[in-house]
Amino acid sequence: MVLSGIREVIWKGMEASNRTISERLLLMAQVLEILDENPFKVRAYRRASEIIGRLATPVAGLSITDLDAMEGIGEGVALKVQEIASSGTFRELEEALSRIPPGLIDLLNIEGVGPKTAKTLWQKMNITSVADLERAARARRIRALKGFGEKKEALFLRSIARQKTPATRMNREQADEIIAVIRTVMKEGTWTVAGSYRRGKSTVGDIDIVTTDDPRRVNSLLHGISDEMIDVGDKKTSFRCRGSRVDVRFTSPSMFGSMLLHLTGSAAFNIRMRELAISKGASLNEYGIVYTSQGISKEFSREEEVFFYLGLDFIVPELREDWGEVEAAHSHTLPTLVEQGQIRGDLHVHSSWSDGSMDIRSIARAGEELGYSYLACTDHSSSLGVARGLDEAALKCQAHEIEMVNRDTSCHILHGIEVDILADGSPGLPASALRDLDIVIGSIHSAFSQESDVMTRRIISAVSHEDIDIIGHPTGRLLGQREAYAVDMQRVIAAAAATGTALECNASSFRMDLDDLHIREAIQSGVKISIGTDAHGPRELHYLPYGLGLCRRGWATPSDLLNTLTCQEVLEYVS
Ligand code: DGT
Ligand code: CA
Ligand code: CA
Ligand code: ZN
Repeated sequence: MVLSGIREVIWKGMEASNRTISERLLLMAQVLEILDENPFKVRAYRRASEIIGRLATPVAGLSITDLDAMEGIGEGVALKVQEIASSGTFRELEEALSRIPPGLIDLLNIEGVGPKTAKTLWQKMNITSVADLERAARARRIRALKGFGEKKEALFLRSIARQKTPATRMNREQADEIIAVIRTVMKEGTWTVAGSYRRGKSTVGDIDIVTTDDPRRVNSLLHGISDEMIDVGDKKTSFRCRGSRVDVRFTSPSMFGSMLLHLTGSAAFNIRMRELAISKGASLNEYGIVYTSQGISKEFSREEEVFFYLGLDFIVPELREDWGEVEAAHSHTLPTLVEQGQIRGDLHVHSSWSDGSMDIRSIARAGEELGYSYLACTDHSSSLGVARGLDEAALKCQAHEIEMVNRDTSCHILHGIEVDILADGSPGLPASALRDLDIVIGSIHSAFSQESDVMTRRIISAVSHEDIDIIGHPTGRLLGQREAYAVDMQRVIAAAAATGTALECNASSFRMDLDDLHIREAIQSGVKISIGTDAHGPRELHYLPYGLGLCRRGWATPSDLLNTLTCQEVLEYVS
């Protein structure tokens, strides 16, 4: 299954991407672990996989010497990288794979199954495929194994069920990748992405495009990048690109405004707008407005004109959900939303002190390039199994390095930590370690399956802890992979409001957590939102606008965020 995916990539004539290389190296680490091979070797592959997965520059074309020179990549792994770049796999991996049952690898995609569990299931119960696992779980045979219980069994079954109906929505990064492919053929012509993408939603079902370009020309260009042309016409065209659907609507420039408005949606917003038009004796659709009684029709080349024609203030795409924005536009009470230019920094970044790929100086330099006045370096704490977490002594050394870097950077590095919230709600490091830090994020990285009241009280104790300033990725969801933990957000928001603790809007395309409605509730209760990219490498620093989009969807104004404060003001807020 995994292999055929790779072959497809190569067959498409593309050079192996960092993602492909990273996945192959990770697979090697996993197979070696199942086979009980040398843990150092396992770790070396795992680390190389993480590093390459986070690099912005493609490694496929690099020489052995260049690869070897990278931190965390030795000559052995460098050779494998080259093999993958040219053939999609490497000999040692294929050899290792031949020593385990072929279906065993698929088990690793099930939530709660890592290499160790896969090995146990295989050796103790002869489970060698997802189908075997499902059968055993249904027959309640898993719980007989030492270290497994009813909960694990239920988790396996839920995860298997979810896999059978795979997530069909893409995350924003995947959508951006497809849009970049479209841009390679459509260039900077007259086209705009509409739909949920334009509204800034955390996930995107399909990509909608409106264009005034010539349909014949566009259709022939799209052929070159499509997996499949679903429907080709001169009014609209649908095709599949990299596995996802793209809808293109053609329009004349004179009707571009109403067409873009219609295709941006949401459907609920469109219906609300139509109702408003009807109340004024007009009918609104993608081609414009018609006054039925008088037979007058009007076209709109710009979206703004439609709003003004209906007596509304302009509503930005992020607000178009029929969550009260049409009424607010009518009474001229729309909020003045926070904008990208007002963001002064990123409040959640990992360095190479824990599991990130950037050292402190590179983080500062990246922050300068982004025009930030500060960046919070918030590595993992050592309490749990998280790779290379920091303890109190390491934090002291890190403080020293940050102080050195801060002497000559225009982007101030705030010294923080992302400390684990342990199962009992206490932070994974002593107060003496947390007290001297500039900023402390508390996050849950373990015991995800606690029941709602326990989980909620656990998070609230972190909210109430005097050293914790921000709750990281508060619901814990991983889009398409892991559900949010059972937590009563209303109670958490009320506690955060009472203690002045901020809630994070984690801008990683894999998380997008908190999402729009929770942000709106938090803000309404007076809770501050802290956008953090959770970047582990330079590429991921560019996630910030994803989070900003969610905040705008949550009606956030500049004063609702920590990121719009100056460095000094942030320090004062969290002190
Ligand atoms: P998605 O793709 O599921 O993430 O969500 P959207 O919002 O992009 O929805 P999509 O692609 O089905 O349709 C694009 C836009 O077309 C949608 O935002 C509004 C408009 N539209 C679609 N269906 C309806 C409908 O039933 N009524 C109205 N008034 N507009 C619709
Ligand atoms: Ca769509
Ligand atoms: Ca669509
Ligand atoms: Zn985290």
